[in-house]
Amino acid sequence: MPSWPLPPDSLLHVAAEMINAGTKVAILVGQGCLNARDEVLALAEKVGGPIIKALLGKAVVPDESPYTTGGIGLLGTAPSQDAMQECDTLVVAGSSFPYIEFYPKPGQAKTVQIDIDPARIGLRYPANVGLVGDCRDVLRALLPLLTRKQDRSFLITAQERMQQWRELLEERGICTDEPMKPQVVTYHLNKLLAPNAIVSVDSGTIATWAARYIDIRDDMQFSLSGTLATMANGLPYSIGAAVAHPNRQVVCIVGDGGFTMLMGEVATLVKYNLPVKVIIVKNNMLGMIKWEQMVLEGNPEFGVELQPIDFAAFARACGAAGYTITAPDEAEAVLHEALARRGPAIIEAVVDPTAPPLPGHITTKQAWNFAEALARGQEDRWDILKTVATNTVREVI
Ligand SMILES: Cc1ncc(C[n+]2csc(CCOP(=O)(O)OP(=O)(O)O)c2C)c(N)n1
Ligand SMILES: [Mg+2]
Repeated sequence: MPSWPLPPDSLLHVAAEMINAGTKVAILVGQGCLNARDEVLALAEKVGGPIIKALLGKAVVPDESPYTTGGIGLLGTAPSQDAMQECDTLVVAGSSFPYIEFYPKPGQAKTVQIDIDPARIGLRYPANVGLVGDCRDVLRALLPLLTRKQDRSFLITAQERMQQWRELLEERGICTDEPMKPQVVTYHLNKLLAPNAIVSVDSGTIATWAARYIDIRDDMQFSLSGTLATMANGLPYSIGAAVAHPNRQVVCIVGDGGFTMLMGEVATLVKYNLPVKVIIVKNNMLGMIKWEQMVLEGNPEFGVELQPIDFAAFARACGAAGYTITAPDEAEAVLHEALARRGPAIIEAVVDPTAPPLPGHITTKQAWNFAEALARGQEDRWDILKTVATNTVREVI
């Protein structure tokens, strides 16, 4: 067991006083808190404020916990962003989430930052107090110094917003329109995952759907190439996970572009009988780049169409099981059957290439109205789409 020094008592007391003085305390956690679930939940309970998760910290606390508003950033939730905009005190623990526009405005929030690397203190957002050490140990030392807040209104507001956000996701997840929307795939997959599943994801529009729809439960683990944002990592991550944890369910959610880059690895799955389930969200497109070209550059899309491949037939040619989903009403049953197979399986889900990634940066109410406005032919819809895609593209590249 490695051991890390703890910050001096005097500094812990300064941090505690700052947190005790706050009336709206938000908690931002990243992968440095993956071993500190109980401590992070205890902190949220004490301060009466929501836990906001950077994507690599998605498994820090379960998504169904009443203490979390889920992700932050362009793939995150509107309630997380609302909490960031409204907090007067911020605790950043084990995260170097880089998108500064998602932090509170400068001067808005007193900030306590906990990180094992002193070079990260104040790197993204000014920290009033920096506590250097392992997040779990530092939180354990800090918690006894904190007073439980009587006023729970900041947390309650976050919970009410989360309820609305979840209803919005559900509405889109059960959409029966054809071509099938990509959200439908992740919506059904989420309900079928084992409580100790290991899920890995590629960069691309798929990252948005996975970030929002996959709910961490119990011992689930979740990763993507968060700091490098590469494509094609999902399947190799899954191979590593399946070798390391032969008794756990291992699933990757990948784009057709990313999968095509390393599809030879299906032979690896078969050769070593690794029961990985590969969900390919197939839009015949480098979807993220299509958005970038149209809305960042103002150019017509160019060179982003992929050569369509029958991935199910390819899987069978390699000796794996291959499935195709084209209609929303078959998604649940096909995913269920594929996940129950003993060996490797590839499931291609053919989806609508024009489905825009959801807005995460605008308010809950605006997010609520977004789909409706587009459907009605809202005059400024291209402006809205531009903002959405601009932000989403920046998240993953
Ligand atoms: C190795 C690598 N090359 C290029 C990029 C830039 N890039 C980011 S997303 C993307 C398109 C991904 O397409 P796909 O895997 O089909 O997912 P989609 O966006 O269609 O969901 C590209 C080219 C990258 N992140 N990594
Ligand atoms: Mg694609």
